[in-house]
Amino acid sequence: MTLAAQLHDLAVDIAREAGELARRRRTEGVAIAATKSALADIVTEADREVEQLIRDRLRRERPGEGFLGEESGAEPISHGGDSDVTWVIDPIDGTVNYAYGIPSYAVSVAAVAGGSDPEHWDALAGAVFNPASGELFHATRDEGAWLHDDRLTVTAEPAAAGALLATGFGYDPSTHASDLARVGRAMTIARDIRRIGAASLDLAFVAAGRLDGYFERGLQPWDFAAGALLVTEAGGRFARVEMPDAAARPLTVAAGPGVFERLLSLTTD
Ligand code: LIP
Repeated sequence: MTLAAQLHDLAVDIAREAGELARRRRTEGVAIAATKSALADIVTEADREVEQLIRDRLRRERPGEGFLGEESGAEPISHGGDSDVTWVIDPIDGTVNYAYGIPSYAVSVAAVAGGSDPEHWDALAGAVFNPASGELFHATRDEGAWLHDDRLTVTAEPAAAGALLATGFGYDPSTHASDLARVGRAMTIARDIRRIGAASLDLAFVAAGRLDGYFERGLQPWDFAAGALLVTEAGGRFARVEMPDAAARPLTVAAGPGVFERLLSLTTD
């Protein structure tokens, strides 16, 4: 079995176990543990507990490999490791949905080679699991993207009515006006817009052909690490574009071949 295949199988298993914990905690009631970059940027006790479960699993089963998690940052899984593999984890992507009880959240687990800089890493395996729907999207480098056992393919061309697009907004209210202007430009090729609230699911839906394209400014590496692999393994295109304002985090664009270039052109300022 190749390294990528081994990492894939572990990513799927960990995503399932972590997702089940998140689902159980949701039924027990969600406690907000803290706010982070802005009042709207919350972290729940479940986020922290789920990420710890993932860290513990990886420490046992992949000692010496790197770790980049939304809640614990880049602390190594174990010290003295010299592996080229890094695990990039969002324990509960769609935290606000999770806190409000909206069943659109996911555990996102990715294994990458070449360090933890998304501009230079090579994604090897990824899993995005929505425990509320039971849908598990997964991919191995060069071996396709899947929903359970069904192979995924992006839409080649949008319908004549226009592209079904998705987007999202950051937690910082000062960024909303420019983000909304970007939505207005994208609407010129869209039949409609969706705001699902979890980037990993937006990307999984592009891979599955449920969306023709997705764009959002300001995503963190853990938001897209697994979803980007789903999109490219399903025949789609994925890009991150630096913004003119260096302080603004890059714009992420993902779509099938019939939409990507037009969407990229319309959404890059
Ligand atoms: C979320 C992303 C979503 C974005 C939210 C937030 P989190 O990640 O998945 O696309 O619009 O602002 O960043 O914080 O729930 O892990």
